[in-house]
Order: sequence, then structure tokens, then C-alpha cells
Amino acid sequence: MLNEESVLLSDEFAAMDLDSNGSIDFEEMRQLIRLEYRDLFLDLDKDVDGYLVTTELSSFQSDFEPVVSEACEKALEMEDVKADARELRIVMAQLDENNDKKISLDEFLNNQNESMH
Ligand SMILES: [Ca+2]
Ligand SMILES: [Ca+2]
Repeated sequence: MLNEESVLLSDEFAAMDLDSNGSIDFEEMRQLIRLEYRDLFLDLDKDVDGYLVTTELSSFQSDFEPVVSEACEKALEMEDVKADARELRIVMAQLDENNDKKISLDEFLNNQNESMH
């Protein structure tokens, strides 16, 4: 059932295995993951302005689990934000490093890299 995916993966593997030694080192793997997140970002950026805003993020259905501080959690609870909107705001706050309410590709990728440490 995952045949197509496996083929895609092995193609990607071959493409990423730059020195063709049959293994992908950490840097090659990082690059692969960056490319995948870049595709995801481009996918989510419906108006193609290079930034993700809340409405665009709302189509982001994944198992992304941001780390939320207790204070942040409480603040959101007090505001009684709807669960969906609440989750979005958390994701937004987590990714938006310069607080301009937009997620740039850099902010998006930086965050993914951090979760790999
Ligand atoms: Ca956009
Ligand atoms: Ca930003």
C-alpha cells in the first residue's frame, strides 16, 4: 500500500545521497527534511506571498505539537479561545519569531530544525 511512497522515498534517497555511498549522513538528512518542509510551506502559502498567516495555517492538519509554556496555556484559557483557533495561535506564537503575525519560510524552517536537536 505504501509502494508509491517507497518509490518516492528511494528516489529521494538516491537524490540526497550525494556521494552515493549508500547512506545519508546527518547533513544530507537535514537538507532532505528542509526540502520537505519547504514543500509543505509552499503548499500552505495559498496566495504565494512568501508568508503564512493564520488563515493559511488553518489548513495545516498535521501532528505538529508545539511546546506550550504553562503561562501561555493559562492566558489562552482565560481568553476562552475556541480549541481550533487556540491551537493555531499557539502554532503561530511558536513559529513567529519576530512577531509580525506572519510566518516566513526562514521562521518555518528554523523551528523544524530546532525540533531535531
Ligand atoms: Ca501567504
Ligand atoms: Ca514572522
